[in-house]
Amino acid sequence: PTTPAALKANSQNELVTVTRMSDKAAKRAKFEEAFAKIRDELVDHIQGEGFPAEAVEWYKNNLEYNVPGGKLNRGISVVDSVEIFKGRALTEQEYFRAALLGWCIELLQAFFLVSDDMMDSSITRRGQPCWYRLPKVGMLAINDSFMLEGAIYHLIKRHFRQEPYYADLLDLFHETTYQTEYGQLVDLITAPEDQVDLSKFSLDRHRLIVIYKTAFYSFYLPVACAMLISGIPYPTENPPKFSLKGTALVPTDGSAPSTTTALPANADPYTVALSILIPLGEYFQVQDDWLDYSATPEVLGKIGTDIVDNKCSWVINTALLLTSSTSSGNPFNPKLTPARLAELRKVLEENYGKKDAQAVHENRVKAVYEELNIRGAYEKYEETVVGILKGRIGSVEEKEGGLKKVVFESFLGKIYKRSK
Ligand code: GPP
Ligand code: MG
Ligand code: MG
Ligand code: MG
Repeated sequence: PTTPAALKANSQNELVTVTRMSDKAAKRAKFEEAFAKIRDELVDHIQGEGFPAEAVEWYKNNLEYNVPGGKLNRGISVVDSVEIFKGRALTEQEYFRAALLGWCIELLQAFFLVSDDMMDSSITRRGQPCWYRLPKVGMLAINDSFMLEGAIYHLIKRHFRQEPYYADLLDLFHETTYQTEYGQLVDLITAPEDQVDLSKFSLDRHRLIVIYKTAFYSFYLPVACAMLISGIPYPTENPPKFSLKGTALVPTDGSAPSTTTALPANADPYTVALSILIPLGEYFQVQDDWLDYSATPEVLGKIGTDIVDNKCSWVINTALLLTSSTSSGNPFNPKLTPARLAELRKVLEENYGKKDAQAVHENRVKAVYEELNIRGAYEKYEETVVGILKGRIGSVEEKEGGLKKVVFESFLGKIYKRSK
């Protein structure tokens, strides 16, 4: 059920549509309406350039098949965050500009997913065949993914060219894309086909991969976009930097998690945002890895490929930790003897990263995960990391015209205990 948009006067006494909708479905529907406009703008442009109907139709299908079908968390977060920063409902024009940047992030995501599915040999995405799997598409999907990326800069130019922060906005998208590509590189070279070597894996390597391949574009980018268009000045002289060193919330060496919630002292708001959103994104990708193994394709909309693809996922790394010869047993299934743990380790070594028609190897790995009770380890990880994140969010200093805790809380609320 959609709530009818209410009309309200803002400080300049113009009538504005109240977009602060509590109803999730209505919020999504409004955001999707903006997509229809943006899609038409892109399609009209290529048509206006005089391209043949066949090309126009192809591009339209590319956009419709690959951009709007996901959870839209990243895109909608831009709108939500701008509303929070401004502390009031948005005018139609403000709404559209925030939504346009939200859709730019969804376009970036579509660019990544179309190409990631080719690199990961995936089968389905969002409940439909991966784009490259359509017989008429195939390798053309490479160019289609480039066009999804190109659309971002075309749209930003048309809508933000006049703004003083135009260069910062471009830089943000470029930098974030580059970071994601670094992460994808390490994801891929840590998982070579036909050359399984589990000694390459570690939770530290995993952390590096997921922060770069997921956290920057999925969590920092939406909030940084919202901050820019809400007038929170970008620290151009001293741009925010994230360093992996010493930033792990849950140490990967087995030591107890630190209870410190300290944020960087005297940091600019973009650095504070990074220090919360990067660990939040790390947690999100741990969930993605967990769901790759544990969720059904019907719920997830995609078939998990991490085990056969030899991926350095959180699940295999946790299994390796629990079965390592130096581990002092498995607290998540204390019945397992050291001898049994050694056997399970061997099963992992012999079956991980191997593809066969009946999924025999994959099922053996899954049976080890079951026996180890990785679910128990995952639940403990989730409670630990969420507790620390809440503490860190709690210590954000709210300032007039600056950051607000609820931006981070709403992100956390959207992903906590997610099942898809
Ligand atoms: C998620 O990895 C990361 C991405 C989709 C970024 C890809 C980056 C590129 C530069 C192409 P994943 O493979 O675990 O995602 P999924 O499980 O959705 O396939
Ligand atoms: Mg993938
Ligand atoms: Mg991948
Ligand atoms: Mg995955």
